[in-house]
Amino acid sequence: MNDSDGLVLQELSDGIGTVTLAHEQRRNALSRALIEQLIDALDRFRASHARVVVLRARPGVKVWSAGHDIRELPRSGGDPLAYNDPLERAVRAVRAFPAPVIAMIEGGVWGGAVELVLCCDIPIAAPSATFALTPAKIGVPYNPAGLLRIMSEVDLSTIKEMLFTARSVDASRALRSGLINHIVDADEIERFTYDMARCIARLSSKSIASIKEQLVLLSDARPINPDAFERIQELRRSVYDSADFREGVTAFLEKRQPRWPDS
Ligand code: LCV
Repeated sequence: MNDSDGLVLQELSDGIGTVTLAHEQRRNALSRALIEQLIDALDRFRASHARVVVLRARPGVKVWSAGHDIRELPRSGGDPLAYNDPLERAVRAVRAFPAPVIAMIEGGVWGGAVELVLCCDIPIAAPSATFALTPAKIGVPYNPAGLLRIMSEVDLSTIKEMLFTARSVDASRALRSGLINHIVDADEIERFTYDMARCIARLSSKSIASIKEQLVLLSDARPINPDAFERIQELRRSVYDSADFREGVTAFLEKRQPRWPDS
């Protein structure tokens, strides 16, 4: 089954589904339209009982994904990463998929695309891969669900450095800090990834689906008191209702450095 229309390509063979991000002119920005097609591909794979999925970009890309489509961020206040935001829907769709999703990564991974990679079950990267968490570049507060997901995979000191500097980390730093499972040379990564996919496809999909869902439920099981939740919401509102957020988005669209208003 091939579907080459539009922003993602999808293919299913021998129980292995492949979704290829294919919107290079926008650096595979996670736009609403691209996410709809990603979720559609996962729905089709689920209906066809795919036993494993590979999420990738085209071979040799410089940018795996530029993260959330900044053009689609709310322009006049409003939560930039609300529950039904496309990026959040994509993250939930990958986590809820009843089979392992392997992220095969080459090139730069930016912003929310780092979270998308982290919610995949087995991230595998080429040496060219870099990862940057960039909300501070555009005045976005991120969100608690995303921060918790990142915290459950990556050591806190690395997360802080990534979030507070918005600088990229390379594949070896990503491996050391738990962001990815393997670094594999670009000319080997496809063979390595699909060998692992075939290994998974030969196992009990029922057992794996049950274990994957248990792991998601257990990793999400975190007590949080209502005061803390309210405080988090207030902290987020104070940013996404601020001039920083408006300036961050405007500066990106005007292709210039932000001039942050005095806080
Ligand atoms: C829309 C884009 C984008 C893009 N959106 O190519 O993590 S959070 O909380 O911040 C969350 C809200 C989030 O994920 O925010 C997005 C975080 N992402 C970034 O900050 C990365 C923004 N993009 C870039 O820094 C550059 O595009 C990179 C370094 C990825 C690639 O640079 P390169 O020189 O190769 P261009 O910048 O020329 O981009 C090519 C086209 O893609 C658009 C960009 O506006 C340009 O469009 P035009 O050709 O119409 O000018 N584009 C790139 N990223 N995230 N559009």
